[in-house]
Amino acid sequence: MIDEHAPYTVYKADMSYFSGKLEAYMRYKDIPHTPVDVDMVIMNRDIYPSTGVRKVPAVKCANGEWLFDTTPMMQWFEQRYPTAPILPDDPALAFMALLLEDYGDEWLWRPSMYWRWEQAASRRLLAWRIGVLANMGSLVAKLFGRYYASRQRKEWLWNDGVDRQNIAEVRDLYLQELAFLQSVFEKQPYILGSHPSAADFGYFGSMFRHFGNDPDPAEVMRREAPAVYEWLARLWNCKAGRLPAEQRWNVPAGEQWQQLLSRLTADYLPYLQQNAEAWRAGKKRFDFSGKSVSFRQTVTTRYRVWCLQQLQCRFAELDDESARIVAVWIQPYGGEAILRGEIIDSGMDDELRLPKADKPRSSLPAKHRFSIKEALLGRPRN
Ligand SMILES: N[C@@H](CCC(=O)N[C@@H](CS)C(=O)NCC(=O)O)C(=O)O
Repeated sequence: MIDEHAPYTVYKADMSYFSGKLEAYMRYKDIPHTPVDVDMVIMNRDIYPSTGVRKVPAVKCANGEWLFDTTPMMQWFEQRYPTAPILPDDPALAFMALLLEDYGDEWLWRPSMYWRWEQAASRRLLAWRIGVLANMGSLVAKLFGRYYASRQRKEWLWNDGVDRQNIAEVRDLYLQELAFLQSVFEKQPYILGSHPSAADFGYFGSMFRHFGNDPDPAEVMRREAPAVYEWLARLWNCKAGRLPAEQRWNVPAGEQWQQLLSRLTADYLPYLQQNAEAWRAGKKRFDFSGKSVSFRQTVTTRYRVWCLQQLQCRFAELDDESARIVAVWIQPYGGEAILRGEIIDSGMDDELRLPKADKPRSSLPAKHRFSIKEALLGRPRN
């Protein structure tokens, strides 16, 4: 099939969670693209004025249209590059892959922020690197890096439900994922079997660009979970065309899977549900209470209302037998009731529909035009 949208320009940043996820996927599928490092000039000259969106990764198609948000983006690419699909042909496993992708994207964000910004060596290195990559002179880079690091700590941790009571639990979320993934990769090369699936790419965001790269968590990974360290290189170097055409998938089983499913369905899904309820009630913050961790006054996120809505719609589309199989995997922890529960509409379907047209500057509302304050401070929340 000829892809009239190719070749793509992938605007990315090398320390960015979601850029790592998308690039690994595009490399795996051999999708023709040119990576471009984003700095403030490129963001404010090439991306923001034509889209009104300021986040990476951002993909520009050959015809000038744009793609944002890795989950819908990868689904969009799957229709154009269907060989070696990243969703297993078995519908129950395909659902599990999407659930794991979402969990990796959203739930591992907080521990990634902890390990990057609360650990001294990582914080200092990353603060410095961000200033340097933004093409700033050394003194400005130093000051900007410090400012950026303190903003990240505040915004994503201390002003978002992390406190002295739960900080150790946030730290340990990473260690638990390492134990889970290590046990999986001792048996098979990818999370669900012989080939990378959406689950691998979902985990890759945090594992590759944060945990496997930032000095403190990377050393923990090398020591505690060498098979995870090996998987990072394996997936980064993996090309679908070099793997056997036949994909073999395995069902989740074993102690480490049980623990993962418990975190997924007794912490993450309740978090999504409570976030959606808070959003509907117009609350900017809410007290989250899960089985193993709780966050007081965490910020309500509209994007994650959409995440739950997507999972619920996918679950509702499953045939009875596949839904029953998924329910057996997640039921012991109450996950099924949430997936079958009332769907709260985030109203984001249009905003997240791809591709997005390239808008002439003048058609953007005034709030989307360039502002120094926004250039420095403004940022989307996922
Ligand atoms: N849901 C989006 C998230 C994109 C996103 O949040 N990207 C972060 C970097 S990893 C970002 O651009 N944040 C804006 C900022 O840091 O100013 C995706 O899957 O791509």
